[in-house]
Amino acid sequence: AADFAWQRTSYHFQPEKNWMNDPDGPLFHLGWYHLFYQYNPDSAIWGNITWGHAVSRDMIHWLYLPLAMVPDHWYDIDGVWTGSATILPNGTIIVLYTGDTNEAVQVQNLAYPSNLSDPLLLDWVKYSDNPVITPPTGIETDEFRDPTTAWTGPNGTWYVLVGSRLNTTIGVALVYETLDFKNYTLLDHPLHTVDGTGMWECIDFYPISTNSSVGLDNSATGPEVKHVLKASLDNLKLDYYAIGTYDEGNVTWTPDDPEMDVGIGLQVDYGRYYASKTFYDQNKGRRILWGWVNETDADYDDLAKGWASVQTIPRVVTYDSLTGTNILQWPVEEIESLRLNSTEFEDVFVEAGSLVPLDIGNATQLDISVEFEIESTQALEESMLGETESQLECSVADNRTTLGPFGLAVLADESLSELTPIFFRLAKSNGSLKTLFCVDETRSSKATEVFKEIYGTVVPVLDGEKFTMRILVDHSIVESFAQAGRRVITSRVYPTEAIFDKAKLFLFNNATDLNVTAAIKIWQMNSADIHPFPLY
Ligand code: DQQ
Repeated sequence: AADFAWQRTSYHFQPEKNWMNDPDGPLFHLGWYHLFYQYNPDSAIWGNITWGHAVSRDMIHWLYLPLAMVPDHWYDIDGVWTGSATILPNGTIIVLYTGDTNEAVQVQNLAYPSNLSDPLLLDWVKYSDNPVITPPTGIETDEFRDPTTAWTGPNGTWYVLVGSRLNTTIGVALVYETLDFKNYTLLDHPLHTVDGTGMWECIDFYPISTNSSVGLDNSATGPEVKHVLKASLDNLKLDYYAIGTYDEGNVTWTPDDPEMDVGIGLQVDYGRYYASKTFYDQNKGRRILWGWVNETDADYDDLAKGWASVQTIPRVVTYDSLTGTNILQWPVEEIESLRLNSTEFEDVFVEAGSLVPLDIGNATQLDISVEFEIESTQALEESMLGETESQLECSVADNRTTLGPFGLAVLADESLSELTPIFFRLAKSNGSLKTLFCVDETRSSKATEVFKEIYGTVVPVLDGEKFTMRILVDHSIVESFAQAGRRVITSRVYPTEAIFDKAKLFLFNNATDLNVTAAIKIWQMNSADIHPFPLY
């Protein structure tokens, strides 16, 4: 049986016990970051959904607070589901959330803090005339949920999106207009639809600056502003986004590239990740992304350990002006306050077909930064000429091809009976060289009930760039960022041997015909000591 104590994370947010899912209504108020989350106070399995609540000064060291909202009215008695916060220009905070009613109808409800001068926002009031939005004609009453943060238009009206599906297959972002957050009108056209993508959960819609890394308030517009639309695809349980243009006159959004539209193009994260949500952090002028990382073990494991799921380290989102086709995601700088001693290895020659152990002591809580340089472009082009066209697939790390894979194996035991390799694999496709970024969980655990996936995606590597990764390791979660956050893969892994002081770190190069040189810096990470707020 797996060792459950080992699986608990040390610096990722998770409740003290029981089940957690989507992040809800993240915001900054009077010096504190607030995180609410879908939470079952009674069990490690989904159900009885309430809003759990925690606060932090830095989004790393969290303090648990009492539940913010529980199911206690007919309009949310089956669950206080996902929602978002909006901070109005006068400083008022409003929350819109989905309630599952006594008849299993999904409705949108209004709630607000009773006392804005309380930095902890402990007391939440549900509006007396809830629900404020009920499912419109033509929408299934159980496919209508997860209101977004609102934004204002040029005439001062507020807009908010609710996710659903049209007919059986068309994912849709419905738009509601409001002046007072109590009365709403459905616009006669959606913000956007994508055929074949099914029910859209947890829509997120936000502006992004194309000429600066500064974050924007949800209502920002302008010539150097694009808009990101994200939907969580209920059918696939994956978060997809696209970058496009918001037309504030018509209240519609158009993707830059229709072939890369929401649900058919880019994923926010290519691993285990869902129901993500951003907020504008007015404290530091940045946009922050949260995402829920579910378990991949069995329900009976979760019941035995008494808890389930983790949130990612919050990530700053910016526009990638070098590619112009994707966002960049990067762990908030505050995570660096957990860095303890570091070890640096420069110019490590990793010959084709070799494995290099990195002797760093304990390897269970790490922040790793690595750069790979390949032999020479010349040699690469020559080997590429000899390569046949390959399918752009990651496959197991043991599958050796001419140009890969090379990378790091984390949470590995000495004999490599367990390991989680995170790697690049170069492949010839359409006559040119593409780079795959992959995580192979096949040998990550000896536990048989655990899903072990091979995750991966093509990542843009521009001329003259090295192959770079940042990896956060925290016991049972590994967050891996390639090329400064162009692509991200989050994994849940459950080693049984590679635990405590038996967990090691290796560099490897399984290519048959490509030598690489690595420069690597590894920090041991402190625990974030997440615990109840001292008064509660
Ligand atoms: N989780 C919530 C829903 C949402 C789903 C219920 C996504 O509001 O659509 O817990 O994970």
